[in-house]
Amino acid sequence: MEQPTRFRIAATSDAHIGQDLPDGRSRLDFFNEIIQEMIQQSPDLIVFGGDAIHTGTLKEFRQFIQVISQARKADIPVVMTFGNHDHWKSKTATMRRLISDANITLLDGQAVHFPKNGKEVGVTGVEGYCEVPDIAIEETRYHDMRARRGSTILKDEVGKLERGLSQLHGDANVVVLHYPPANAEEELATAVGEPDHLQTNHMLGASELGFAIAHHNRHSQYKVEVLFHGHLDFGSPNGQTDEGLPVINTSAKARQRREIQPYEVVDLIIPQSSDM
Ligand SMILES: [Mn+2]
Repeated sequence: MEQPTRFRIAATSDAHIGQDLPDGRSRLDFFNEIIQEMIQQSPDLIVFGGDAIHTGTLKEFRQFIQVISQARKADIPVVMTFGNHDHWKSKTATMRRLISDANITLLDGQAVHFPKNGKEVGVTGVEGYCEVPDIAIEETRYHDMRARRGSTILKDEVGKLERGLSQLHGDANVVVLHYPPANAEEELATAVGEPDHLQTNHMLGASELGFAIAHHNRHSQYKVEVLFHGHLDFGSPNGQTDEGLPVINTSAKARQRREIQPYEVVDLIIPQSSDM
């Protein structure tokens, strides 16, 4: 009997390069350790779920690219999303070029498929957004510099996610987001422990993102098996949606605070389909 295919994903996010750790070490050094450990896990894919950097400078972003490029040098494909901090100095146009030059895929509403042993794993993702589009920019200045009264960012991100979901055709499929797929702790187990800072301002995430994935899973044969998100500073590492979809909080910041491994390794097991 033929063996099933094991496709290993190593996922992290929230490197926040440019900020120091609580103990004073640099997050650049910490991220370097994380990437080297992830490479040692021999993953088939590395996922980075946004907030590469902290203050938004290109200097920080070049450092991020230099560190994560070690995975590309080890021939491991890398996909990533932006996070809100990556927008802080409005340099994402240049960052997109740096990402592309490093042979890394920026997930922005497209689906990409990775072959292994005659099978394929589909990945789609977007940064996402939170439910604050109508509050004044002063209230969000520590959060996301794109926020404007009447912003359509959330609607646009949900639209891109729906498009990416519709393009999935893998034997196993996953989604990567920066923002969590819900806007309240009671709707999302991975948000348990997140303090009021994000929750009371509705800056946690957006349930529309979760609804899009749930809708896809009810109607498509190419169901999403795992959802990765970042963004949380304190949240817990694992949860699931009401529909039972596993949700993983990849935030190295939150994981480091809980003194657990600052990345997650997920093995997708794909059976030989002919005998199913
Ligand atoms: Mn964030």
